[in-house]
Amino acid sequence: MALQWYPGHMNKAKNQVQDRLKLVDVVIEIVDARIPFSSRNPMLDSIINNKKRVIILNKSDLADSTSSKKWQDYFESKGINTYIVDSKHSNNMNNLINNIKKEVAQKVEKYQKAGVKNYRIKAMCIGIPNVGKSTILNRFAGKNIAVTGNKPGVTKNQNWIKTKFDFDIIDTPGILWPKIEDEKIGLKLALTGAIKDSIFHADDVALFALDYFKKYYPDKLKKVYNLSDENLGYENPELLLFLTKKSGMKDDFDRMSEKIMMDIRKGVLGRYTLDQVDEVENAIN
Ligand SMILES: Nc1nc2c(ncn2[C@@H]2O[C@H](COP(=O)(O)OP(=O)(O)O)[C@@H](O)[C@H]2O)c(=O)[nH]1
Ligand SMILES: [Mg+2]
Repeated sequence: MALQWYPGHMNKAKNQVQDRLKLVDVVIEIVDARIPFSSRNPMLDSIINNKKRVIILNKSDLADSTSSKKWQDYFESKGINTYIVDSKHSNNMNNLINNIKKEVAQKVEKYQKAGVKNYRIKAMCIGIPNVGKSTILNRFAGKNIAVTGNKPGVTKNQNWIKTKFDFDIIDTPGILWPKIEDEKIGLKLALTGAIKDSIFHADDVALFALDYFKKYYPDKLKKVYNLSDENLGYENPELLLFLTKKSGMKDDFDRMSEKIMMDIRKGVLGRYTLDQVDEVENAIN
């Protein structure tokens, strides 16, 4: 399969992440709530060391809320506090910021005991492209922010967004690449719009989507495409071909595939989650 990143880029990205990790007290890892496993790169687990980390399940407005809760429980069972967030519609991140501050409370206390007044917590957001890093940064920044210049004592050209919470965030998020170690992960990334359409054929994505929704969300499929129980019993590719005809596209299954993909991306079929906790072993390690 086509790889979007050459090893050189990977190493560079990894080094950049590693360097900037040193500057912060806490890492805010952002994943897409619809694919909490497929939208993260486990490399972060190995380079994070003892750094405090929280996970944000973003785009929760698009995800199946039962699944989001399961993923939250899963990550928390691994010792990582996890927050279900819809950064597109919610502009109040105060609660989240206060919770993240609690993660580093001990460290702040230690500094205070040592005589450091007004210690400002330093954080960085990190995640694969398109999970909502910039959106969340803007939310954190609110309207009271100023992007400050170089901070004494830290790497040059590192700009910090100052929030009103004794809490500063690096203004450019850390970017990891998705780890497409099997085709399914790639198809899920394509279906949610996380990776370029050109990497997979629309019909492969649509066939995957139909199989997945048949298994996990049959009622959504039935409702949106007006299918009977009998229709739903069709195996692929019959189901795709049937839908193509039914939608008046004759045998243009490419066009129908495109439509199915876009319908799912836009949420026409409602909320869904494509990674199931019980189908993924050791999502975090
Ligand atoms: N529905 C929904 N869309 C979101 C959410 N957060 C971000 N987006 C959208 O996802 C797309 C990518 O967001 P962006 O912040 O640019 O992602 P980045 O590449 O990680 O910086 C944009 O179209 C956002 O409007 C969310 O919580 N819900
Ligand atoms: Mg961005």
